[in-house]
Amino acid sequence: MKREHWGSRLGFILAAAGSAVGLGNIWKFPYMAGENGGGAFLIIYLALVFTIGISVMLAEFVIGRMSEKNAIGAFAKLKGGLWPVVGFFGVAAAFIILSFYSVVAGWTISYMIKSLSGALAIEDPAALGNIFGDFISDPVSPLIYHAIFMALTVLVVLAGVGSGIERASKILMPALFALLIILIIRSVTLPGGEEGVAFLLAPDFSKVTWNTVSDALSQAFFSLSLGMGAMITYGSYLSKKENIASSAGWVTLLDTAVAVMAGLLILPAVFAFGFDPSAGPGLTFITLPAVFAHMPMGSVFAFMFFLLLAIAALTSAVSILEVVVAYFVDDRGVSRKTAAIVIGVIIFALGIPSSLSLGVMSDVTFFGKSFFDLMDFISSNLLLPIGGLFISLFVGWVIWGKAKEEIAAHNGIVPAWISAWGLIVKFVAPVAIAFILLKGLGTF
Ligand code: LEU
Repeated sequence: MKREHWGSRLGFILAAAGSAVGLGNIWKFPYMAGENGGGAFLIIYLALVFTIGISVMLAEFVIGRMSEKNAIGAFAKLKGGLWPVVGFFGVAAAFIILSFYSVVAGWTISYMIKSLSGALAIEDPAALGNIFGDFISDPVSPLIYHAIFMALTVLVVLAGVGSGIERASKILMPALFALLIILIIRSVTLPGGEEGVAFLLAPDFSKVTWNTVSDALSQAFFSLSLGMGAMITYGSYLSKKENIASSAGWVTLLDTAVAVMAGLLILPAVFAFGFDPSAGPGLTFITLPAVFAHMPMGSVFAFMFFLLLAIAALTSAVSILEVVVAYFVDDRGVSRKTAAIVIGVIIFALGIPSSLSLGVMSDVTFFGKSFFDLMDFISSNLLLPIGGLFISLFVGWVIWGKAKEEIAAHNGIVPAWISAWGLIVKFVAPVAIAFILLKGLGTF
């Protein structure tokens, strides 16, 4: 059977950018910048994204389009041997990430409803902290939203690549950009907001340690959806006419722009009302509602913000579910419908202990971590870097000659920058990633 292709170049770029732009950009990036010296973190992050990040993304597109296969099947087709294990790690990472990603995405849906009902129109962050704490530790309510979010994700994937994923991305991504722009204008025009802009743009290198660098690299992988097979899978639906290098450039640029824009949305508002930019993961769910409560029509802006987060999360979740579904459809002969529903239900079930570990199961720890943190650690700190490391090595050393042809497939011209890319995938990325991996394991 001929593989389905994206309907248009724009459709593909929006879908891939939809995968990349997610909770990682809007929820995680601003608080990480807030904790790590603002502009200094931004500079390091940008440097890593535009060297290693963009190169690994291109490597994934090459593997996907060359093989026209899912993440595991791609390695089997291009080389075989033990290489499909790399794809297997990706599928495993996708599976695990979606289980807890969907829990957090569920919170955003609940917060949309809470904003509309006025339940968040409280100016005191301590009171909002209690609301957040009570909500996420509740044994039932977050699971209902987790189920709703997984159901939405399954519905999109079930409808297929063109009529599900591409169509949803073409509607949701422009909506996301519109919401983002409205909210940024509101935020930077607040009196006192300039301080937040300065914080994000003026670097304070005194806060930078090796940890900052390793956090920035992990964040780059997570944010660009690398190392989990998502870009291999999306790349496998690309036609040979597409210029994959420019696509990788666009997706990286859009993802980075949204992270910076989210910083510009959140930090000026936080500064304008005198809150702490280093509030950590609670910045979005605790500090931000307090900020909105200070504004005229705050509930409307709060609703728009959580809608923005939910949309960003949905297009990302869809890409992670597609990684797993594509494998079962391509290689196991399962129908798309059955695969999407059954895998969706299993991932939902795996998310239950993650959610409960923030409440009733908080005493149950594994190696000192809650179940939620354990899942996050195994996937983000181990599986993604391992995936990225071997994807780079595979393209740089195993299929390098063919990879160059794949880059030139649309016009027959091997671009001049190819040797710089070769240097990165052969040496720079593997060494840098190995460094982070060892650090993550606590070796040094
Ligand atoms: N790139 C996504 C994000 O930034 C996450 C990924 C796991 C799909 O939220």
